[in-house]
Amino acid sequence: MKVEVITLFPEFVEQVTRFGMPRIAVEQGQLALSTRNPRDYSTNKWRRVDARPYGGGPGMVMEAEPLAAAIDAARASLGAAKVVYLSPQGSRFDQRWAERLSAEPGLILLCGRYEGLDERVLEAEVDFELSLGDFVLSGGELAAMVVVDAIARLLPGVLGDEQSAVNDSFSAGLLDHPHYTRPEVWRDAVVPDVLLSGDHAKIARWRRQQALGQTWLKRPELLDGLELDEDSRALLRDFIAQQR
Ligand code: 9WO
Repeated sequence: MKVEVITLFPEFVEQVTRFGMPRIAVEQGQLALSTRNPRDYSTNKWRRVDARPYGGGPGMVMEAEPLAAAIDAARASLGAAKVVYLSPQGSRFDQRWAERLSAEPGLILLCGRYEGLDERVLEAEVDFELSLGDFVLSGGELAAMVVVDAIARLLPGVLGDEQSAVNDSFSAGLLDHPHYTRPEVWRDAVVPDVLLSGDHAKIARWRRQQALGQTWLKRPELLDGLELDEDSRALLRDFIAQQR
């Protein structure tokens, strides 16, 4: 997958491919990340890309033309690509969005600064406006880097087979089960017996039950959106009974 990030801070965004899954995805040729600076498309000699808001008020607004020119150039370089604008006004980005976007051949991630973009660029050029949550950052770059990270680990061949199961918990809409490693006893706290049993079917069932149970405890609203089969409902009923 090819991703172009349109940003006034290209060196900042490029850091996302220095570590972790995005780095591996680039090394394996599954991800190509490039940046494009709207300043390079400014037509004035001071390379300005912002101006004061019509109607008055504080701050500055990113001008339409340099952004549109940068987007056009990114489109020309990527071929078919959706344009995503990261802003607090967007639809909530979640694992389903990560899965959906990871299946695109190309993506253009648009990062705003100042008070945001001229609304006419959104209307003319943006396919999806996405938000990580209800908070304001100093710009869209960190959000774009989060999106790149979430997508990179879903690209085919980036995670080993062993790890693909980890996705399954969240893509099934559940939280992850708890994890333990050595030592078997740490500050008097022990590892659940089942994990030491060597019975892999039993371990898988325990983990599924824990995923259901932890979701019920910590994020019960996530269960409302799920159609649990009878087996899962029984596992959860057992978990809840054990809590009393
Ligand atoms: C600035 C501002 C100042 C006074 C009152 C309200 C205000 N809102 C903003 C604002 O939203 N600035 C944005 C900064 C403009 C677009 C890029 N910026 C941004 C993106 N901040 N936070 C995000 C973001 C993106 C995705 N998920 C969460 C937050």
